[in-house]
Amino acid sequence: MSEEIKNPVYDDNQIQVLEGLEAVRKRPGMYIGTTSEGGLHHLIYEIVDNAIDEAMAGACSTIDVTFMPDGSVAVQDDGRGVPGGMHQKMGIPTLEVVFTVLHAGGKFGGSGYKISGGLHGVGASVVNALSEWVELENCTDGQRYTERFVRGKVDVPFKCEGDAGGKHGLYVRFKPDAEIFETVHFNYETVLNRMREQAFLNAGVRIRLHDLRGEEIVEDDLCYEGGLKSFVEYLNATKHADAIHPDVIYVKGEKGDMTAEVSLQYNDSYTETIYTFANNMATVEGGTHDAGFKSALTKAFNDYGRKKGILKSSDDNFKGEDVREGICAVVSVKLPDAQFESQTKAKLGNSEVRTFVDSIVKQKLEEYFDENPAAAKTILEKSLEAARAREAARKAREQTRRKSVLGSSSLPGKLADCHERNVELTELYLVEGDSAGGSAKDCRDSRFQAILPLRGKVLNVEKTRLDKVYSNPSLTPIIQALGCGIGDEFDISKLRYGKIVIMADADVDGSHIRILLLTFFFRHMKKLIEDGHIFLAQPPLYKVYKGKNQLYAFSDEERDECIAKLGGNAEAERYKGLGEMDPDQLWETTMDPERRTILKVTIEDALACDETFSVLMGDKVEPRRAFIEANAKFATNLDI
Ligand code: TSJ
Repeated sequence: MSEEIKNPVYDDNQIQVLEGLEAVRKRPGMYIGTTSEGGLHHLIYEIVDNAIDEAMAGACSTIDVTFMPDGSVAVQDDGRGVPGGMHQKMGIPTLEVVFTVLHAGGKFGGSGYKISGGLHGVGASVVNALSEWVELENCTDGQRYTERFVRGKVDVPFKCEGDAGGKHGLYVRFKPDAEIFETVHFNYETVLNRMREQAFLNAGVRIRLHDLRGEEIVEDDLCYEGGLKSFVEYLNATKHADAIHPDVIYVKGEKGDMTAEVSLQYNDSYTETIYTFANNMATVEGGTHDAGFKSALTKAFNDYGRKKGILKSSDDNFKGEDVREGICAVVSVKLPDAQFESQTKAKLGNSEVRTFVDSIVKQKLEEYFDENPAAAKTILEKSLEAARAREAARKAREQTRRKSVLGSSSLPGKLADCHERNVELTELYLVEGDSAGGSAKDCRDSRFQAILPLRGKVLNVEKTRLDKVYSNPSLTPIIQALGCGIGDEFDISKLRYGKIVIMADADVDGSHIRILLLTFFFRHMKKLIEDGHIFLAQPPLYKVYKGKNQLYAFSDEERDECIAKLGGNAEAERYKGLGEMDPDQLWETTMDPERRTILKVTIEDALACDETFSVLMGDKVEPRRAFIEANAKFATNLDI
């Protein structure tokens, strides 16, 4: 047997194999989405997914992910290893099949060896195709086997090295191919967040990370016996919101090959945070599991509310949004034949999942409410308040509409409007602070540029009920100036400016304002983002000067270039805020259409790179990433 394995017969199958991996190298995007950072990180997830399957089969306990100093990554599990024999149908070692044969997920003929796929169902062979090299050490049934590949092709053939000395499991080390990827630098935090999410989703699995690239070794050890329950506790803790009832409600059900798990707890915020997963992949567009969960929630609340008289006979039923205010929930389903819908493949389609999740959640909630009447009362009273706020918001909206019909809703006092009436040509600058607003008013081209200074803190719409959004002093001027209404009344044809440019300082406060505004637009005027009306101004970070000569730099690298350009003893000064620039400087660096750079905000930023949809992001996030995070949440949470 081992002789055969050492000298595999290469036949027609092998030729097909090589053609397959060549196709992956030619069109990597088809297999991993993108060749940017998202796609790069996907390589790790593809490999780790397989080890997690081994853990879920109860055959391994620990997975180690190690970032090597040479830019490669090693993933090792302590499972059974890949069976050491020949693959009957292919005539080559099974291990080599796993790493060279493209498959669309599902079972392999012959040996019945199944390789699970990640999001795209592509697996280890795609990682091999897109790696400069891959090294394997497979310890199984007491024997140790090795093999090495270069750009998907066998480099050092499969070989049995003899006794494994008690070791078992698969060790995969790969170096991403710099010819394929835009960047080959793995971000530790990105992988850490994803691994933490996986550790929450697979209770008891231990995932350890080791970063050996820097001066000091960085390590994390992730293992949550509480699984989904711990996930919700963690999310609530990071939300800076307080739980309004003591325990996390948890339910798990199994039916045939399908399992569903749901965990939830209410907090004192007004946001809805529901994360849904199918086969450990975030389903940011929800789907049948999400729908089943939500319908069960609404039904259980209405039933209990009526039964206990919390809803009076004169009250309307709770709406879905009422019973989801302040919820933090995670829904995770696992099923062998998951069907995904929509362009991003991030929406679960299996209809049997809906009824299943619906029934287990409804049953559990009824039981929880009956056993914990005090908690039930607290939660339902929150829903009742939400319903009242919803009604108040509707009335407030009607009021504003009536006002605008009567023509009394004029433009905000702080707005310096432009003369141009052709919307395609006009720009509205939303400027942080009165002083920068003043400079902007002085230097703008008033033919087509309008300025609206933003006063005080922008409201965090995430933490606010809708009725307060409509009457908020930082937001009403924006709503009025744009003219296109909000929420249900939104009408893009009434939009008064073609470009809406957010101009805030390049510091923490500025980035906070950007995030709050983007969040507001995303939640209440989503079409403005979809249609590409929202932009971010890019003010310079540094002024570099020597004598009378001065240059502006928009990054640290550019600053150094500018210093070099002006000669060694040039000085660089960091702008602390927009207010520090005089009007001329503001015009030439940030507002003059001939010279400025503005960044268009797109929803694709958020939705295109599905790989970034780890729900757990670090605290120190740059605005773009925070926006993606915000959108990722909204995509699962919002019905607007
Ligand atoms: F896919 C992969 F090669 F990338 C990979 C697979 C990477 C890593 C880190 C681990 C694994 C892997 C595969 N770990 N454990 C397994 N287990 C099996 O392949 C296996 C072993 C035995 C049996 C059996 O039925 O006896 C079945 C399977 C699927």
